[in-house]
Amino acid sequence: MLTRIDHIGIACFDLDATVEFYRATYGFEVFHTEVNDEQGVREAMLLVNETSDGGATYLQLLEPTREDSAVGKWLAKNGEGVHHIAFGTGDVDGDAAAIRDKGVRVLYDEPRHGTMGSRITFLHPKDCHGVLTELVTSAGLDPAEDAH
Ligand code: CMX
Ligand code: CO
Repeated sequence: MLTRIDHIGIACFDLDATVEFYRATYGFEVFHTEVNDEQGVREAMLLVNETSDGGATYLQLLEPTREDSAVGKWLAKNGEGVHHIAFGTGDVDGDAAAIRDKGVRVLYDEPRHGTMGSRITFLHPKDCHGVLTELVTSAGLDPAEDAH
């Protein structure tokens, strides 16, 4: 079950300058930074609020590390802006399978590595009324971890 907005993904050309804008303008502080080589991004997570399911809601600021990455291609075409939204769930595997059964393209066969040890997958924007949509199960909220 999707229980919260996990994050809003925002594509930018200059991560440090964009982090500083969010700090100076709104007072949001960096909670975590990470380079995700598989996704081709350098990212900063800014904590907005915690949520009743034990998770949280963030802004995810994304700077491409490669021009041919998803964010690099998108920036070249659109310029800076909102790139995707991400819903939080306790069961990304189950929710992705259920959504695939409804005819929406799920981009990965198995969830991949996301920020802070989370497991993530994406739904194709053309099947979601133009919105690239991510599903996230946070580390610590993931029942699959208990099986290890
Ligand atoms: N939001 C809405 N529409 C988008 C989009 C986005 N972020 N990215 C691409 N599209 C649209 C394009 O505008 C294009 O539409 P038209 O055909 O009408 O022009 C269509 O989708 C195809 O776009 P493309 O530029 O040819 O790009 P690709 O098909 O190569 O890739 C996608 C699109 C969604 C498959 C790719 O971006 C992807 O795999 N995304 C998932 C991974 C990702 O985004 N990683 C970065 C974030 C990592 C994180 O959140 O941790
Ligand atoms: Co994201």
